[in-house]
Amino acid sequence: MAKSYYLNAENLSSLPKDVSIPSYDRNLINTSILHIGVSNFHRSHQAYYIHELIDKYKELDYGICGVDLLDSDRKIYNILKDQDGLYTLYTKETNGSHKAKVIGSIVEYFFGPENPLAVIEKMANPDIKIISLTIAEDGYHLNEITGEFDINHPEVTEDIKNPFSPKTVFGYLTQSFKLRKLRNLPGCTILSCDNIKSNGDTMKQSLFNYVSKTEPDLLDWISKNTSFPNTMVDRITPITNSKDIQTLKEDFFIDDQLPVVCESFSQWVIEDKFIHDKPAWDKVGVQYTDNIGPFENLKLRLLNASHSILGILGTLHGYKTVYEAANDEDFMFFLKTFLDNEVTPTLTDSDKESIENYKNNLVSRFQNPHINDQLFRICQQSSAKIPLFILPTVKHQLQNEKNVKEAAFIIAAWAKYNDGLDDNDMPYDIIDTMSGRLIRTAALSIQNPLKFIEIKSIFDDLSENETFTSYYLEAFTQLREHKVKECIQNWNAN
Ligand code: CS2
Repeated sequence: MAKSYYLNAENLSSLPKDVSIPSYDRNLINTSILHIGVSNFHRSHQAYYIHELIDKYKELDYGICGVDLLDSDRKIYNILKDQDGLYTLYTKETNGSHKAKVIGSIVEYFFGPENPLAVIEKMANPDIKIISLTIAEDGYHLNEITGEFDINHPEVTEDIKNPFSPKTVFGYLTQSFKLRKLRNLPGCTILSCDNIKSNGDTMKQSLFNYVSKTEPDLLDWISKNTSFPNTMVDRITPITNSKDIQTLKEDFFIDDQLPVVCESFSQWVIEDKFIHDKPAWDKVGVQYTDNIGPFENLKLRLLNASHSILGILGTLHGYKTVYEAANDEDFMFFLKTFLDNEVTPTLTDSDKESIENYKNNLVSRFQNPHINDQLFRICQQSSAKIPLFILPTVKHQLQNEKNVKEAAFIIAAWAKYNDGLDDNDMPYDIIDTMSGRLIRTAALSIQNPLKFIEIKSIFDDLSENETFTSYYLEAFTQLREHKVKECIQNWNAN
């Protein structure tokens, strides 16, 4: 194998010509964005858009200071430190062509567990105009159904006891806003980039709940000095595997320990509601809007819901990747029926053509053979995902006395999924903050199938709806007696 180059600032210019490297001097960049959660998704999405803006338009005022707050992210911290904040975005097209682009927009990095006070200070720095976040669905501690913030969550309780070494975003933000207020500094925009409905509003509600219980005197300052635009974020970004690291070395001579693999498609829609000037991100394809609703609904109810369906049904069958499940005709027929008959009627704020285009595009994105997107990734935290991706469709359909047959099958399959055993008797792990309860309830459901949908914090009062429960019970019985594939074929035929 030819020599590969360890990815860092010094070696950038030695990389082969087909690797795109930053054309700008990273030392000249001013940091105005602090991003919490330097996940693969942040690096394939927001950090990429900002890199493009600096690279193409030499807009030097949008540098990112990355921050991780979880001890489990220590690896990111160590590697980004060694690689001078650089990493490769490894984009893979359906036709097999692939591109390697070194992203340079993360110019600073702080690790919360190492030095929480430094993070609080940085957040309070007036140069920081935007604090953006990817803290995942369950990071908001807000119950979708009750709208209640979980003030008794162990990490939240810890933050209340130890306000100067916080663990949650809420603890950090509160301390930094106290400093801004005390020092008479301006506020900033809080930009949630998580895949949840009304992510800005949700963030606002969680933060206000936390602050009202911990520092009520700060509420007024926060209301006047911060804003919470809602955003819609989209780019399929699988977990990077060792083969990707190896291919980058072999094909592009880059030795990168933290590359991010993603599809070529990406979309970012943001509500135009910034405390400071609106960033010039529209120059690189970001859409600003006054009405995020239609974008969110298309994405969450079509794309994310489809992912969860392929994830749950596919795992039960023994598939490992979205690609495998999306090439199974029975699965895709089932999915299409659900999207056409149950989701489409709920998308009342989008026109027919955009919905059809979105659905068609979705199938080709899922069928990209080069994106090794693991069902294991998709199924993680389903207890936070199902209420966002699937249950709004069920609610809408039931309110309008419309079909929920496919949705009921999916929920029955999710109950079975929580047994942790696929149709070949191979066990898999259930990674979910509610895993204990899900597993226990799934076991009890064998005797009393309704038990599962009686988990109120997920399903609200769905178990009382007879239209839903009659399909659910039928699917539940079939799934207990037959393999998932046969049940899908049967469901498709009837
Ligand atoms: C996935 C998302 O985690 C999930 O359930 O559906 O991560 C999905 O890949 C992204 O939202 C795509 O933008």
